[in-house]
Amino acid sequence: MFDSPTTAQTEHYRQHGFVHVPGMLDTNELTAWRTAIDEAVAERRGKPLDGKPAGHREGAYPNVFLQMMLLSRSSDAVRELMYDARLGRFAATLADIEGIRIWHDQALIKEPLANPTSFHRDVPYWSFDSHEAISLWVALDDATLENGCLYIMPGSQSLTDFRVGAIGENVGAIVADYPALEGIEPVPVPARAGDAVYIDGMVVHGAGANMTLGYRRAMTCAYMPDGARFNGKRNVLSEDYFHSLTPGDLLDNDAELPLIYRRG
Ligand SMILES: O=C(O)CCC(=O)C(=O)O
Ligand SMILES: [Fe+2]
Repeated sequence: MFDSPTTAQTEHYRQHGFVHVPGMLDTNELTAWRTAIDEAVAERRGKPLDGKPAGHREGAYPNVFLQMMLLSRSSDAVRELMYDARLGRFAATLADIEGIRIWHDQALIKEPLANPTSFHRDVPYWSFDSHEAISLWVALDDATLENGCLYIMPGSQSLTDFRVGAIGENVGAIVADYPALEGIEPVPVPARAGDAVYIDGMVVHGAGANMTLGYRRAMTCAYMPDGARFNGKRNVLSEDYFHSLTPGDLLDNDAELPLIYRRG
């Protein structure tokens, strides 16, 4: 695993709101991630992945992906992977922030024939407003134009505000809300298994449909910059913590929002 991004990667991230890091995991690390995440997913589901295509659930969104939230809380092995300070340092360097807390981790598994992921931003769902949030997205299978690789609108990280928009069925609905996005050509980001893509929490991104009979597994970890303040939204906060907070409060609960890296 790389400890630090190159200067070119950092510049790409800051300008375009994302960067593709080929080979973030070596072969052994990729095997360890797949094993830990597959086991955690199987435990959560009560059964392993069985090759059944998406499309049998009511409504469009449940057929976009299996969304396995906070596996780091149910699996020791996943927790060990997610709490790696090297990942914190990598993200902190790209986003130019002092400290990194985990907001949430989630496996996003596009089943065979899964729907596309509509364009959206991540931060507006979360309990803090920030232009410094960053997410790690790791391909556990090759993510291709055929099976649902990411698509990102470069430079869009500064073109929208923090209002929540639904991730509905219509892939491009967000452009109707924010005409400034019109004319930005989405960039596909095919990735080999073991590659990472870092995504600015405010950049507009989505993913293609899975038009194949294989899985497109990805593991993600969303990071909050240390020092961010509560905005009144609950999202992943526990009920007790949520009720203890007043908008404007520092989000500094180490148990729920572990600080995995601080500079210096
Ligand atoms: O993998 C996908 O389909 C979407 C990924 C995404 O939106 C995210 O990681 O924030
Ligand atoms: Fe997202």
